[in-house]
Amino acid sequence: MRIALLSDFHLGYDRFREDARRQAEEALELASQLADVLLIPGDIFDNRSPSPDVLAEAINIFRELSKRQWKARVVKFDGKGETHTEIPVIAIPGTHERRAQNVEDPVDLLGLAGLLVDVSQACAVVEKDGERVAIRGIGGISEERFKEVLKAEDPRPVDGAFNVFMFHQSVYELLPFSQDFIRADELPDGFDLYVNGHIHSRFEGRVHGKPFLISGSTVLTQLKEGEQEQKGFFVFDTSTMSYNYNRINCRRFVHRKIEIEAAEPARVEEEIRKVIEEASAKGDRPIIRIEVDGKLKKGFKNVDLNLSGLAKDYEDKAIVEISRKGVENAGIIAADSKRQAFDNVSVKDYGLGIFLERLRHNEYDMSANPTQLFELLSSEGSREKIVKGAMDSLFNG
Ligand SMILES: [Mn+2]
Repeated sequence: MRIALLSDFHLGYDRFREDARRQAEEALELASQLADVLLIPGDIFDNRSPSPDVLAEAINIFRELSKRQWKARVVKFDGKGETHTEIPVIAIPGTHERRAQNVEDPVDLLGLAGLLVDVSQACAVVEKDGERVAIRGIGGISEERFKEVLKAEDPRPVDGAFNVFMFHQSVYELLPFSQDFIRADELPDGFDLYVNGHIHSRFEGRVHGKPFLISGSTVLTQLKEGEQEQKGFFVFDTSTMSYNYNRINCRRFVHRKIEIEAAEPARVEEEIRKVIEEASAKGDRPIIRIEVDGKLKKGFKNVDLNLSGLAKDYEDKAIVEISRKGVENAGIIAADSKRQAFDNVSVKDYGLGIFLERLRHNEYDMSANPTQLFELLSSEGSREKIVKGAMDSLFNG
């Protein structure tokens, strides 16, 4: 069987809303021509409460998939709840869609509508011409709880099937920022293929001697230097145990660094304009990120370098973002380490980190699931309901 791995569409992503929709649609459409099964390891949506417009985008895309003549079918489902389709489109929610336990997230909604099968804390078996592929999933959760959930769930492969383990977490070997992140050898053993989402750039590695694949997001989100390669998805073929990467059309991304040395602000602006004009010459309205680093000429202050109007000047030709991260004046070094640490986690996870730190500091009993408490406190809805939920979680376990 051919298994397509597509991840992190981020439908509804404010900054590049139309790109997110178009690129997700193209990736899914192409994958459904090339593969028998589609696996989506999280972050279909950018937000746990997408607007009706964004939900409509998702429904339109997935409904088209459900009309195709799929030869593979979901023949077995093992987990809470039930499935509402046999179509081999299998997904889990990611961290962006995460809500408190026992509350519907937007991926659940697509499942309820019969547009996909949600294997969060569940296993689905897909069959085609007598061949079976089993997909065991764990939806994206806060990093510090993942090991505990793995232990409790104890995911095991299914006899007589090609076994896939699908999850949505940071992996320490790729992002060595926190001891909470799972290490590759702590992932459950015995699966034939490991599939992760969450990480937005493509990765190919091995876990317990078996392929470990991350397709990366279909839309640009972080504007990092390493994101200049084209987006796409993997297709894994169980008959040859090999895989290939399929590119999709996506908006071009150009990342440039400008080093300045005792430069006058007008000179810096001129150089930036030159970079933008060159990078946008093809007329395809690329995303251009420019990082300015170095020192201004003596006598000039940081505020003299006013770049705020530049993006607007070129908005018809390019989407421009300028970071003046390292620009110094009078020997003051810009503190950038905090910003860098922040770049690697979502605002929500950053908030959760602070919340957990404060709870630990105040010697709060961590056994009462602080992540659940955070989800409840940060959820939408009536204040009364939220406080009641939080009190229940604190005092009734
Ligand atoms: Mn993501």
